Amino acid sequence: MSDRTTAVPNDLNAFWMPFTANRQFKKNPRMFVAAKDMHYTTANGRQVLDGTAGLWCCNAGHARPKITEAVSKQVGELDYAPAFQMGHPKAFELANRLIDIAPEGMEHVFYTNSGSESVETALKLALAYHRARGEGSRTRLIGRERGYHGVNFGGISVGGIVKNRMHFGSLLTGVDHLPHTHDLEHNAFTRGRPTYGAHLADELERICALHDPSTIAAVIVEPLAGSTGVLIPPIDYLARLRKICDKHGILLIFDEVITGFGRLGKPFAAQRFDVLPDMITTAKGLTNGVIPMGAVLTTGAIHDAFMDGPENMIELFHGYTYSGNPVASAAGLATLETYREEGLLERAAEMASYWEDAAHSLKGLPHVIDIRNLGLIAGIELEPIEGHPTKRAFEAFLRCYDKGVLIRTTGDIIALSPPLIIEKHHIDELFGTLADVLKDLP
Ligand code: PXG
Repeated sequence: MSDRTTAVPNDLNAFWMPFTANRQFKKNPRMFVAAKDMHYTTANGRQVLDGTAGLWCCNAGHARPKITEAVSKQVGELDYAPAFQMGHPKAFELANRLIDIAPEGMEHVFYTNSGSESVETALKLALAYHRARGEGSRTRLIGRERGYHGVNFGGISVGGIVKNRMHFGSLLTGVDHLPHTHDLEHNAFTRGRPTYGAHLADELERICALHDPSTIAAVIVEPLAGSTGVLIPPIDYLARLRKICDKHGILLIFDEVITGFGRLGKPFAAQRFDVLPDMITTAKGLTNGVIPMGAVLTTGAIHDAFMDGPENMIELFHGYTYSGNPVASAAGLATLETYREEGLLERAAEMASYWEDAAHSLKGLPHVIDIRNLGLIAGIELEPIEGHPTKRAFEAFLRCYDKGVLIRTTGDIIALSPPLIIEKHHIDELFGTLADVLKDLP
């Protein structure tokens, strides 16, 4: 045995887990070993109902045959093809299928491998687009408080989660932030979209006045902010942002890494809210979480601004080794086919009212200070334990897991986003278990 071999063969120490309390987890690990449809199987053989579609990504549920088969077949047929100056048919086919379901006006697809990379790509495209059109002074990027745009430098710069930013230096320069739209005082326990808060979009006018619009390249927002606890956009808020962007020649980017692929009852939130951005960032549900893949959808105008100069020149100096990877493309095609065959991109709309009633049935339980919902998403906000933020919700997470239900927490907010194949009896089980847990929570 080499002295480089780990002391204990299956020691948990080597794997530095992402966004995890590593020491706590490794003392009492929670391991999944299998998954099918709505359920995970734990290492000791328990079934756990998936209330979170993995991490908001397994929109068609788990181990769906069409996707499994497509991936297996593709690995044997064409495992990898160079992504630069070479192509393979499935990457083109998938781009077309994406445009088929995308909002009218989205015409091109740039592949990445994650939501974070989609965000970096969209921000870079915004800067380069203005430069290509002779407006190189537009360099500022505007995000929003409580926004989550992944973990790379661009994304954390425009993002608005303090802990994701504060440890990592000075970030990108020339970034400003809109205020978030979360307002319990006006909107607590709203079903669907809050009526209060559209005026917060007008803060963009203030930012424009401060910096001058000619210095601003793009505004990036999640149409519905997921990671910071399900913040539903007030009625008319997104349309107002669009209007102000148009007035000042600023690009609008919707980060649809969570809202894309049916979460709100339409393929994209842009369609649900009837607001067309200039770019849409995606990942997660694009391949049902099976193979890492992301994509940025752009309008024709964005793409065409680059298609200038000599034809033998590379138009955009950006891309990844795995952009449009064949196995990921095959997974994406099979995923879209599964969504289409089963009507999953519309299913959240069909289930929304049952889901909404079930979520709001938790009103009145101990510690519950807000419940909010849209499509197949719900957020349940708990009063934090004084001096111990996050502890109460995390305890709810642990207790639900012990009772066979997977939920997700962020701060003291419980976020639910099940696979779109969820049935009414699963909804009953999910909220029933959660209600039992909340009744006894310290
Ligand atoms: N943008 C948005 C809107 C996201 O929600 C990313 C970008 C980054 O994607 P990648 O693929 O780089 O992780 C995300 C990711 C949660 C949770 O429980 C949310 C995400 C990831 C993990 C957990 O809220 N969102």
